[in-house]
Amino acid sequence: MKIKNIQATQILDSNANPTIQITVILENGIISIASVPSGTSTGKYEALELRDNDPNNFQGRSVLKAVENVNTKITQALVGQNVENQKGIDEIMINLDGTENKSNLGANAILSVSLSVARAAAKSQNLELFEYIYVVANSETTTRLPELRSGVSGQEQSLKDHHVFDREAQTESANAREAATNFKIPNPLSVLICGGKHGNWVTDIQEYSIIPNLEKFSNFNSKIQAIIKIYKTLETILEEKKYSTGVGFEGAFCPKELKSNEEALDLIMQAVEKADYKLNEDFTIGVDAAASEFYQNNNYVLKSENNKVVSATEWQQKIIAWANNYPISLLEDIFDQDAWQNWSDLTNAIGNRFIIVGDDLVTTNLKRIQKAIDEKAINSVLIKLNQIGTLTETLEAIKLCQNNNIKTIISHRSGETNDSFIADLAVGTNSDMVKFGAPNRGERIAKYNRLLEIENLLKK
Ligand code: 2PG
Ligand code: MG
Repeated sequence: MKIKNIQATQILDSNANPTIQITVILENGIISIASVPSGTSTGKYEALELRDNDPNNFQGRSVLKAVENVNTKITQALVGQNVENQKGIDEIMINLDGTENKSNLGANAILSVSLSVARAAAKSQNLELFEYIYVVANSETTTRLPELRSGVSGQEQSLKDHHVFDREAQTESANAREAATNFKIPNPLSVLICGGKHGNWVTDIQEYSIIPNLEKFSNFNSKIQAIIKIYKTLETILEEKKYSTGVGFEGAFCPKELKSNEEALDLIMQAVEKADYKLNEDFTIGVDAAASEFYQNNNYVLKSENNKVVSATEWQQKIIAWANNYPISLLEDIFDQDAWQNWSDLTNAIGNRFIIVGDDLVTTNLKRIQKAIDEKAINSVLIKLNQIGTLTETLEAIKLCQNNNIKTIISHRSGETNDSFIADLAVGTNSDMVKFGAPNRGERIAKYNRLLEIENLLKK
């Protein structure tokens, strides 16, 4: 089905910063809408988010140039294109931009169109978005799913028939279904306490999360229930201690009364146990240091310890001590985004026992992920669509990880909209985990709700 028109408008994200919303209109009248998020602790190798930098317009944060780029150049290039040709459409935009980091048109402009095109194509084929993403991810050239739906109408019937793709199905999209899969809901890693740029620097560590043990929970619904119980128990503990219960950018608590990075770990452990769950057995803890944010001149400067300067070696020792003394299973962005040797050393030392996640280190960028694989720097990658700027490149990044035994964790950004595209991305790519924030704030809940919805759809 051909694209008839594309319209961009400026809307606001959850931090009240402008972002882009795109409406794609197809010749058959189908309309789809998508919007893009924005990071706060952004990596320096991310694709460029185009902002106007006009101090009189949203303190420089308006995105009217990016909106204009969509409404003129991108629309001109894409009207009349087959919406199901996701790869071709993304390629047209990449070429039109012509830069390595999408600084010409803006990654926000390009990605918003890329996502809205995918959603329109899914609708046009009467597929759920996660099903369509699966097809795109597994097809070489075409993103059509020809015979799969013929004679069938209605979401229910289609899901009955197609949520498990048949290994033997013969269609011209044979490649698309070569890796037949049972869709599953990835394991949610949910942040409970935040610091760093997301939480007034109450800790140096940006995020403290809990991770359900896969063997202990039979489905996503029971996991999210348990997470919410622990979250609310933590709130009660904070109230009892007369700590503040305000939340940061991603809905996690950021009590200014916290005395150290370690106290956050202690509080989470208390909350898990008080909620009647067992540490290690039912839940483990994940830590995202977002360390590039406090890295200076080869050292890490800890605000929570009166700006104490620690060397990379000391910092690594501290982290390994935490990992050994607390029920931690996951460590993200422990080192600076250029400190490759430290990453390799850490993974070499404890990568067999811990999930070592690269976020700012690799920025969903194929070249950087390949380097991380070559240098054995990580065993997991945080995947963020807007770090790279198109759906196609994101799917390639995920595939590169999966082909090399690297776990993929689909992640939100600190500035989100209510768009739940990433929930479908996580299911459609069979990713290992999702990171969607605390079970609080509408823009985070939108993603959890979509996972609940998908879980229900898959039961039918
Ligand atoms: C991160 C992300 C999401 P931001 O560091 O993992 O939590 O933060 O969107 O601010 O880059
Ligand atoms: Mg991170």
